[in-house]
Amino acid sequence: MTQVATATITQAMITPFDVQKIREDFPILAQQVNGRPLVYLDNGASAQKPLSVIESMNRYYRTDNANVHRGAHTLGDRATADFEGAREKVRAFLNARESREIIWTKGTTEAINVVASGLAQSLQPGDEILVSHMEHHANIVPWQMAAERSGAVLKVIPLDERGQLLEGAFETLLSSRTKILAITYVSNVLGTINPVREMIAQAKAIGALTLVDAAQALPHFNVDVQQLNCDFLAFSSHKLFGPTGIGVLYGKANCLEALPPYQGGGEMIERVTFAKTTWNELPYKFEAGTPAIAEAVGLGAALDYLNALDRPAIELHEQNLLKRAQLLAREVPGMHLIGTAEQKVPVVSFKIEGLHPSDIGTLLDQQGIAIRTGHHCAMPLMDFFAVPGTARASFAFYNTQEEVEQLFTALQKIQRMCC
Ligand code: 7TS
Repeated sequence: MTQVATATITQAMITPFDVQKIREDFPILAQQVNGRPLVYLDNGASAQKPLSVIESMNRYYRTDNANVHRGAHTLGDRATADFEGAREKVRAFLNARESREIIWTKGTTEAINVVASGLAQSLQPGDEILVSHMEHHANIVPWQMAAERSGAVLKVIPLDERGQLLEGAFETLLSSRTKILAITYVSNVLGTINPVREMIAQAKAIGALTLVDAAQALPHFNVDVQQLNCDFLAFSSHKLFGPTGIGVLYGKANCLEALPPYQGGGEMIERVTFAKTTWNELPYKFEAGTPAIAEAVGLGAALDYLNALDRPAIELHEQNLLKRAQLLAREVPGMHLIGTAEQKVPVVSFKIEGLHPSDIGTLLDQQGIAIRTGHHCAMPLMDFFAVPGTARASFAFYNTQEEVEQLFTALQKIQRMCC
């Protein structure tokens, strides 16, 4: 960490939770969009970055930039220390046993592809891959590809009308044929928090591997991979207040050892001859080519930032935002919430009778309010709720009660205007 970044963190270390102070750490939030103060409610797609993250990358490029793991000169050594230091920060953040269990990827999507394409080589015809009906395409399509290559079968845990896993369905689907359970911790559309810890225990009892898509979980609560006891876990830096272009695959060392490499090239080898190539040790076996070094540094800074915050206070603040949104939603005529699970993060998907989701998005944008509309890369989920898409407001800890009110005041206005 740079001194500048540490100074920025200190601003956020205000207790009790001071959202206005926190907002000062995010320079992008202090701007007008279409003549109105920006209300950024598209955090599920990508979250904003605190100054400490931006400055850590700036510092890296100004003072340390070089390629890593070459041992050639001082800058290279500094870059390597920054890069491996960031890996250690991820290890600590997830409470993984060893830093070699942390593999850098481009993001959640690539992390899941690393596992699915590797397992495709050992899956047998008739083996089953278990996913849920609320998965993002990133946790569906790689498994479909693995199934196609191996003859395995994709099985889907159904949902109830509130957007929770249908009670008892998982247990019914789980069998000795199940080779992997690949499940999202939190739905990006519904906000539903799945009981993954219990599900992992059940899957492990019958000898299945387990992968958790934690892309939408980590921005809202801490996850301890040893407590979860998952074999693999994936997340993206850019949703966790870090830069784009980098993410993480966590894997238990023995599971990663058993998995074949994803890509071939530099870094991932031990010895190359034209007759035969042997693989490097973990984690480098899965890191072919020059990695995203500055982005790793930025993610490390994001984790430092999060660690300095009072996360229980954040959770409370976010739950209060959600409660307010759910209350105000009742006052908009024709508005229906999609995803009303008991346990959920502050994500509000909705439709309004007589209005297309994309029109809602455009009209809100005219008032400086950023949400996402569409299928959210969860088409099977859209089919389940029989909608072409939804409008989705996804909140972060830097959002305020006033912003929730602004959203619903704007929605009231749009509804009056258009319906
Ligand atoms: N898994 C979940 C649960 C997600 O929400 C997303 C992205 C991904 C995987 C893929 O992450 P990536 O960083 O590799 O692209 N979700 C969204 C979203 O809800 N809106 O835009 C991207």
